[in-house]
Amino acid sequence: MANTSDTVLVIGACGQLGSELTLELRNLYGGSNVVAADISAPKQADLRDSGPFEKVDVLDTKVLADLAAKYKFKQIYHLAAVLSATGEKNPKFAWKLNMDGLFNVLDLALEQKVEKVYWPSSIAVFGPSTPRQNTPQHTIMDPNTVYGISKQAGERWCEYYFQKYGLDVRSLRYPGLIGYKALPGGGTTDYAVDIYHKALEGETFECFLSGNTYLPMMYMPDAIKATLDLMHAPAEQVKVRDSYNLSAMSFSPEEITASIQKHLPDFKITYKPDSRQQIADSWPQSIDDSAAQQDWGWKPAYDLDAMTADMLLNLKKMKEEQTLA
Ligand code: AKB
Repeated sequence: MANTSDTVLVIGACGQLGSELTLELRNLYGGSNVVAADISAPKQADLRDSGPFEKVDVLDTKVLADLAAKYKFKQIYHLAAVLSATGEKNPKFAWKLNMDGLFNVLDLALEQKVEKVYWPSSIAVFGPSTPRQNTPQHTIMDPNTVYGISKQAGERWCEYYFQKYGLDVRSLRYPGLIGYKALPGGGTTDYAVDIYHKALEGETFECFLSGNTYLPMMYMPDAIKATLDLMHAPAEQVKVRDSYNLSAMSFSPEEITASIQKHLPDFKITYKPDSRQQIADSWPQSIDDSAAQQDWGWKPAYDLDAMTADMLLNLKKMKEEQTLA
């Protein structure tokens, strides 16, 4: 259950997940109790106007300590990270941001007696030797992107802080996340967001993955629900302390195209695989999330066609509002 008087910090609040999660946390905990923090100010009016914003670089420990002293946070959601495709362009920086950022947050949580920390992991922790169908919770992990390596190492550190120091850190291995409110930044699964924008603009979509590349994906409302369900579960129900497998749907570019064509029959796609194809080919095609189902009752609501209908409806509405403004 949520303790609605908690003060909550969201680091990376302006990102694809952060901008939606922060609004939902503000609904639950009250606008002034949820501090949105990011390296640059929010562009979304609802995020900007619904509660406090603090400019924070997660690599700056002094700024983090000052912030914690000011607000006395009970919970921290640390979402800031360099994703898979961008990480390959500057591996050393990706490693620094992803690992030092996590250490800074874990140490801050210990020092300031923060009660709960959330940190997202990813299907990128898996690699070419991992079973690709129904990938188990515990299996071979040989990630070959710097993002995946940092997420795998981060999972081990989260479990370490839980076992050694009793810090209540919780984590989910997200599949590709799809939402209409904000664009993702630099991932291998980003095509599955971009494709809806192009379809509504009446343009042909050039896909950077081949047509039959299956990847696990999830609609944003399910991702938000999973995150909050995990964070609000009683501690004894959270038995996995590295990171939970999480699943909703799997599809290929060909299948998402067919789903969009049910609404927009003239929509067309072409394929021009680039370096992201190799990353996608090293990841699972489907995920076994039975541990999440058993431990805290996880169940997704959206499949591909339900997501497509909702995405197109809301994106269209947003685009019409932007034209009127
Ligand atoms: C990415 O593609 O890098 C992310 C992820 C699956 O973690 N969306």
